[in-house]
Amino acid sequence: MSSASAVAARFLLRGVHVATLRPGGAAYGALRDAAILVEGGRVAWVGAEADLPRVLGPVNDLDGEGRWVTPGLVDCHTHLVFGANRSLEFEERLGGATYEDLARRGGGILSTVRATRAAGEAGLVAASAPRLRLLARRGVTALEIKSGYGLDVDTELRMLRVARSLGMAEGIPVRATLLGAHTLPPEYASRRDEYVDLVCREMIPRAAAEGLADAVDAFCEGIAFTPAECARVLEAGARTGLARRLHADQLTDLGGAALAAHHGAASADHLEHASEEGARAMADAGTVAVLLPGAAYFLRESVAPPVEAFRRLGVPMAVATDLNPGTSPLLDPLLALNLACVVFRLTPEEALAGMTRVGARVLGWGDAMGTVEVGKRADLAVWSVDHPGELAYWIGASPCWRVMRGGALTEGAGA
Ligand code: DI6
Ligand code: FE
Repeated sequence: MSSASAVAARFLLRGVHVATLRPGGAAYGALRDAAILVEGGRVAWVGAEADLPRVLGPVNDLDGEGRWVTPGLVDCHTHLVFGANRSLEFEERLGGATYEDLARRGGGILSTVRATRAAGEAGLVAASAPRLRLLARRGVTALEIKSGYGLDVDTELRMLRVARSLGMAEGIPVRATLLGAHTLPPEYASRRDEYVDLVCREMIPRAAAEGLADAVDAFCEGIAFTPAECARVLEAGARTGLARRLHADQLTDLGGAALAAHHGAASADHLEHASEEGARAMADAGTVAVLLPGAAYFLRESVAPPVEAFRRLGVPMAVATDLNPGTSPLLDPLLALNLACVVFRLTPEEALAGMTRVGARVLGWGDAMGTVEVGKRADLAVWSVDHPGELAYWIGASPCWRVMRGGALTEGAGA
């Protein structure tokens, strides 16, 4: 990636239109012919350029030449750290095998577990850093990274350390989530309870005590963990003061949406098979729906999440890449927006809000990022488009021109 310039004390981005994503006003919270003043890494002023107050002293500035600025993208659900990839399994699925077939044969998640255990810490960093840099060049300024390909204490903690160190090395805020309950490791094949004990009594307390995790997650599914087992994981997370997330109702409806809501989870994720009751429980609890259209697309899922119910009941919807080697090898945040619209029927504005304002809320960073507002981090993406709806429209364009993270300007990926 091109080098980040030093954080100038004061920086003026002018000649732009700004999709602030502040709710309640114009579509996209749009401000036309605007400017943004950044001071000390934060937004100090945003408004119409004609109203710009006289700025005293030297100011570095950049003319956006009519481009659009959005908040930096917040990818609130990724499995970015993993060893190897699963392109051969992709071919098997195209030949007729289902994701569940592969999982039952010891492939699927477990094949990535073998590669991840073998990779070592340096190997995991080397495999994962390019993926993070690619997302960053494409406008992502904060993200979540899950463990879940170790399934033993050492490798799970190693994955979390790698997630933390990648964020530090690249200067990108990262939330790390312990997903020890991703699938049952073969060593515990006939000892399910003992594995759930290991997750709840050892992995979670250690990850919390060592400051390695911000949240816990579990995969609530027939090929993974039962609702009762996931409930134990969520309770253990709550006991240690970690946030809760849940992979819920992705392949079948096990009541995961309501389970997440009853445990005060920040989000329930996937939700293709979630019920109306599940959506209602989420609305009551303030649990966000994290939609992952890359996985639905890549698995050729024919059922979409109950988006209309989420809208009607006021469940906020986030959109994320779910970047992982098995079900969503998706390295393009804008393609996730496009899929959210085409496959799940979100509006482009809902999709963009889902990867900015709502994504930030899921990560507990709603006060710090996710909209362009005075006082928030100067995490901005500048796009070579004529309208913010184009961010969800083009397929495979690279319109990211510049990215600012915490006030430091970097190059984007393309135009
Ligand atoms: N659901 C998913 O889509 C990913 N994890 C999960 O619980 C898939 C992970 C993988 O197949 O490697
Ligand atoms: Fe996932």
